[in-house]
Parts: sequence; C-alpha cells; structure tokens
Amino acid sequence: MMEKNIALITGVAGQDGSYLSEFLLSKGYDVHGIIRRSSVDYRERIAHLEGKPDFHLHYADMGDSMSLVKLVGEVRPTEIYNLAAQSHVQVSFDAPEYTADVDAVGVLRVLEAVRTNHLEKTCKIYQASTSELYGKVEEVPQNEKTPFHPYSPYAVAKLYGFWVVKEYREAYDMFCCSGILFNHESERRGETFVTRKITLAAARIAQGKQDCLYLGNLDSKRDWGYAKDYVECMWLILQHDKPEDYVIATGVQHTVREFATLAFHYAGINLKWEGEGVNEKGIDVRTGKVVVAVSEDFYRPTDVVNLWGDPTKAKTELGWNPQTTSFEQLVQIMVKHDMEKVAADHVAGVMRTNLAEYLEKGLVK
Ligand code: NAP
Ligand code: F7E
Repeated sequence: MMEKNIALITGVAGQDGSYLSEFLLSKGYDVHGIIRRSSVDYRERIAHLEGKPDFHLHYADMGDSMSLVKLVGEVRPTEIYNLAAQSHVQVSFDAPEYTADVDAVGVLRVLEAVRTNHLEKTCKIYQASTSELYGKVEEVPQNEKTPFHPYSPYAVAKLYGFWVVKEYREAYDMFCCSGILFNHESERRGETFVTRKITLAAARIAQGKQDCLYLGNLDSKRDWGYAKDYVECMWLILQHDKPEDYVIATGVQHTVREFATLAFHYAGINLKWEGEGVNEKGIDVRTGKVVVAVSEDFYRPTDVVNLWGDPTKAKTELGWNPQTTSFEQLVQIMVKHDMEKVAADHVAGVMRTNLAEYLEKGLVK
C-alpha cells in the first residue's frame, strides 16, 4: 500500500495556507497546519476545514526553534510548505527586526528542524518566496535569471530565505525550492493589502457605508493573479523530478489606478480621475463626489513600482496555466464577495466596524 503523503503548512490560517490546505486535502494528503496563539481567534479562512479527519492544527511559532523541531519530529511530514511570514511590506518598515526574525531566520529554523530530525532525504520543502526580491527592478518582465534588488526590509529578509534554501539544497542535497510568486489576491486576502482594501471600500461606498477611500501610490504596477490558482503551482514545484526555483505570475500587468477603476465599476460606480500626485482624485461620474483620494500615509520609504512576471518556465516545465483566472475575473470575484459581505456585515460585531472606520480614516496601513 502507498504511504500517505503528509504535509505540514506553516501559515495555514493565512490566505495561501487556507487554499493550499483545501487543495492538498482534495489530493488525499494528511494536512497539518501551524497556527499561533492570538488574543483574537482569527481563523475564519480555515474554519470550514476544522474537524475534518485529515486536517490537524498545532501551535508553534516561526520565532521558536524548539516548537518547530518538536512538531516536525512528531508529524514527520513528507512535504513542508513554509508560508508563514510577516507578509506586509509597509509594516516591515515599522517592524524590521521582527520581520527579519520570522521571514529570514524563520526559514533557517524550518530547514534545521528537518535536519535535526534526520528527514532531509524524505521531506521536500517549499519556500514562499516573492517578486519583491526584484524590488527596484533591473529588467522587465522578470524571470528566474533577473538580478535581485530588494527594496524593503521585507524583501531583504525574504532574500535571505531564498539564498538559505538554495544553500541547503546544494550543501545537504535537500529537495528544497522557492516559488518566486508575484502578487496573488482573492476574497480571502488580508484587508490592508491594496486590492482587498479597494474591493471592500468600493463595496462599502456603493452601499453608502463609507464616503471615501484613501490610497497611496496609484501608479504602482503589479502582476496580479488569483491565489487559488497559485497554490497548485506550489504543489507542482514539489512534484517535479528536480528541486528548482520558479517564477509564478500571470504575465499581465496593471496599475493600482486600473485595479480601482475596475473594482468600482463592478460595484456600480464609474470613476473619472482628476489631478496628479497627492492631489489626484477618483470622482464618481454620476454624483460628482470624490470617492478616492491620495494620502501620503500610504507612501512607502522605498516603493516597488514595476513588477511584471514571466511565467514561461512554470508553464513549460510544470505544465501550469497562468491564465486560468483573468485579471477581470479576479477583480469581479473579489468585488462580488465584498458586496455580499458588506451587506451581511450590517449586523456584524464592534471590532469589524472599528476596522472599517480605521481603514476609512487612513489609520491602518
Ligand atoms: P498571509 O495571509 O499574511 O499569511 C501569513 C501567515 O503566516 C498567517 O497565517 C500568519 O499567522 C502566519 N504567521 C506570521 N507570523 C508567524 C509566526 N511568527 N509564527 C507562525 N505563523 C506566523 O500571507 P499570504 O498572502 O497567505 O502569503 C503566504 C506566504 O507567501 C508569505 O510568506 C508571503 O510573504 C508570501 N508571498 C505572498 C504573496 C502574495 O501576493 N500573497 C506573494 C509572494 C509571496 P496569523 O494568521 O496568526 O497572523
Ligand atoms: O501593495 C501600492 C503599494 O500592500 C501593492 C504581499 O503579499 O505582494 C504583496 O506586497 C502596491 C504597492 O502589496 C496603497 O505602494 C497604493 O506599490 O497590496 P500591497 P505588495 O507590497 O506588493 C508581494 C509579492 C509579497 O510578497 C507581499 O507579501 O500598491 N499602494 N496604495 C498601496 N498598498 C497598500 N497596502 N495600501 C494602500 O493604500
């Protein structure tokens, strides 16, 4: 009888962790996920999986080597997906040391946990790397050969993670790989990333629950894909016969302004743009009201402004389809979800209402 595949996912309660769990469960894996203690129980992305016989949650922390060593020894995974991270670029400027500990040294802790338990020959490791490594880009579009130029504390920490994975692959012959993933979004995206901030605000404004959305750099360009499509690629990378690193992207690029224009359109508001820089405004064509304005609070000390991925290697070697969900479909999925959510949130608790207000007033980055 074939041995059952056992996956250990760090960051299981995050956007990608939740989709990856669903994907691996559908493939018959035993899925173990790491969560961390929080005063607010924020597990809504995986609530529907809890109680399933093949889905198990464990407390550990990326900053706590012992917890990782113990857990890897207990679970004895055949595949580890290291998704846990302080994943917000702007926050990494405010908490750079913490970001380095979790996003850089955390990767080393996972690799060492595997070695300490003598699992290097039986456990494959996927590292959640990022297009932020290209940072102040040196070529467009970016592929696996493009030089890195990290441009935030987050990116610098992730660059360490990338190189230490490569080092352990060569030094100890371990099957460990990095997926260099470009931005991927969904209806489960954290509410302070720009896409979700926009789709939630568009839904609130359309339903009369918010007046204006404040954004930072509207000219910033991203290659945005759908998170549900991207988790398949994480798995494909570990099923390949050789451990290698891959760029995962759609190959299509849009500005933040274009994302906002389309999101508001799907929410029933057509925008026209007037002014420049901090004075630029998005105006509701029907009412003449300003519904999008720029706030310098959302400018970053250094911003990455031209990300555009070339997924040719993933397409040809892994057979992955980068165009499963188009940009237009992605925005539509997110807006539809948030229109329904905002309508249902009418009766939701105080904390959510506060977060909405904080986002509206620009108090949360
Ligand atoms: P996310 O929603 O922010 O999820 C990150 C997860 O990591 C959360 O569940 C979080 O736990 C957990 N975590 C953070 N610090 C931890 C710690 N000290 N110990 C244990 N767990 C910790 O991020 P995502 O969008 O799913 O991204 C997944 C991974 O891909 C991240 O490493 C991110 O940097 C990387 N990445 C993301 C993108 C993207 O566009 N989404 C692109 C490239 C790379 P809590 O829920 O308790 O906060
Ligand atoms: O910003 C600009 C901002 O925070 C995208 C993470 O998943 O993807 C993500 O990082 C762009 C930036 O994502 C606002 O300046 C304008 O240029 O949605 P974001 P990110 O920084 O690209 C990468 C690949 C990761 O690895 C990360 O983990 O949008 N922008 N106005 C804004 N951004 C935010 N958050 N809020 C604004 O109001």
